[in-house]
Amino acid sequence: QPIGVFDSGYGGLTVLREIVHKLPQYDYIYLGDNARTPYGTRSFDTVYHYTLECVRHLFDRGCRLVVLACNTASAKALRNIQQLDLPMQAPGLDGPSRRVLGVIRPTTEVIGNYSQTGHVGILATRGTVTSESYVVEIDKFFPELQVFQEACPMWVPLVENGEYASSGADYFVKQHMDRLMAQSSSIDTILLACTHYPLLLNKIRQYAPANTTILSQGGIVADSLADYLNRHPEIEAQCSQYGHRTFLTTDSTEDFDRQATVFYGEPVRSEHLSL
Ligand code: DGN
Repeated sequence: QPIGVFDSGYGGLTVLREIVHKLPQYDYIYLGDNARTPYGTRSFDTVYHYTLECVRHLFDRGCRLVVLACNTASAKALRNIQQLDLPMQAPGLDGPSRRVLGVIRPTTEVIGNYSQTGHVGILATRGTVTSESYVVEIDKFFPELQVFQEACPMWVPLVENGEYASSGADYFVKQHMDRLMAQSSSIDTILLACTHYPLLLNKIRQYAPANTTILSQGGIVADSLADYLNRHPEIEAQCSQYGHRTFLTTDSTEDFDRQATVFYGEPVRSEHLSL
């Protein structure tokens, strides 16, 4: 069975790109819910229901393992799906035979290893910031860390409109970097806690103090998935290994294929999915 990778739109392709780079042998189905994106501004309930519907679709296609490659969905839907819905997916089996993983846990498990000052910054959508998921999760692994968050609502539209390298983007990148650093000048590690932000990395670096460590999630999530598959040979054995890639979008395939080149780094041909 393929490994499912879900995002509200194109952004999770930056995560899939790193996963495929690290683990090219497996089959993957990517599902982008472009028709209902952005999730970042929607309520907990709405994000939960949208995400659940997409995860169920990936299960119906045979996936045993689904990665929520979206911070907003991981923040607002993952816990409910793991606790309420997954047990019902596997009646009569010992333990759930289907798993859903997110992007928050893998990054919060390691973020403290990068910081000398103990002050870390989180850049994310408003939905992720207000969920406080990063603050709560980091506290479990690194209670001594001080976490400073900044919501950057303009950054996703900038990236999706192809403005990530333009001079117009500088204004909004600088604005949010200044606001983050105004919370603590001791921040030495910044996590890009949104799938789109790696495309703004050069500009973010430009407006971050020198020697700041800036972490993108894709590589961290890929390492964590590899580790997960090593620790769960019963799941790994169910993941097919033909190197197939399938891309599904709930909106226009033309738009998806055009944007995918930017986020995934190579051309793709997507299929339309009606939910
Ligand atoms: N993929 C979302 C995230 O990582 O937060 C960003 C896109 C969105 O839904 N706003």
